[in-house]
Amino acid sequence: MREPKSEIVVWGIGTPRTLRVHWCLHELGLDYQTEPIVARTPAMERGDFLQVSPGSKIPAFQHANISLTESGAITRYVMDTFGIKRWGAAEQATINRWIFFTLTELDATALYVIRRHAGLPHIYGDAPIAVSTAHAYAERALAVVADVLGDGRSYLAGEAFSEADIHLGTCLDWSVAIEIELPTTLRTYHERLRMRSAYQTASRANRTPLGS
Ligand SMILES: N[C@@H](CCC(=O)N[C@@H](CS)C(=O)NCC(=O)O)C(=O)O
Repeated sequence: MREPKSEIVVWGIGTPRTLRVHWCLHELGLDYQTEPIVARTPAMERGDFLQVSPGSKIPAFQHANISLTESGAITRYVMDTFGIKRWGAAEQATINRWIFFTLTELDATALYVIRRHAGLPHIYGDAPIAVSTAHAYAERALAVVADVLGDGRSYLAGEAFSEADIHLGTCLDWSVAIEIELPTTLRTYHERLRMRSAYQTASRANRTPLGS
C-alpha cells in the first residue's frame, strides 16, 4: 500500500460525486491531499489507485488505516471522525433518510441512468426509453425534496447544514447540468448552497485540468 503524503487523501476530481468529498472536507476546514484521478482515463487502472478502490471508482478516500469508496460512506466517516456537531438520534435519522433518498432515488435510479444511457451510450448502450423514464423519475424525486423544503427551512434537516445537503446539492448541480428544470423552492435552496464558501473552494479543488 502506498504511503499517503498527508493524513487524508482524496482520490478523484471532476464529478458531482467527487465534489461531495471535497465539499465535506472544506466544510470542516480539513487539510488533505488530492490524487486527481479523472473518470474513464488510464489513471483509473493505476495499481496504487486500485489498491484503494478495487472496483476502479471515484471518489475514494484514505485516512489513517482506512480506505473507503462510496461517497455516502466517505462523508459519513468524515463527519463522524472530524465533525463537531453531534445530532440526536431523531435528527440523525432524518439526515440519513435524505442521504439514502438522494443517493438511491435521485442519483442511482435517475441521474446515473441518464448519464449512462444518454451521456455514455458508447459504453452503456443507447436506451431512449430508460432515459425518458429516468427524467420523469428524477422530477418525481425532486418534487419530494422540494415539498420538504417548501415549509421555509434553510436546509434538509432544518436550520443547520448537514451532509444531506452536500448530497442533494451535488445532485442539483448535476440536474441543472443536464437541463432538468428545478422547482422554485429547489432553485432558491440550490443558490443558498452554492453561496457557501466551502462549496466554492471545493468546486475549485474538484475541477479537472481541462475545466470539464
Ligand atoms: N455509488 C458511488 C458511485 C461511484 C461512481 O460511479 N463514480 C463514477 C464517477 S462519478 C466512476 O468512477 N465512473 C467510472 C466507471 O464507472 O468506470 C458513489 O457514490 O461514490
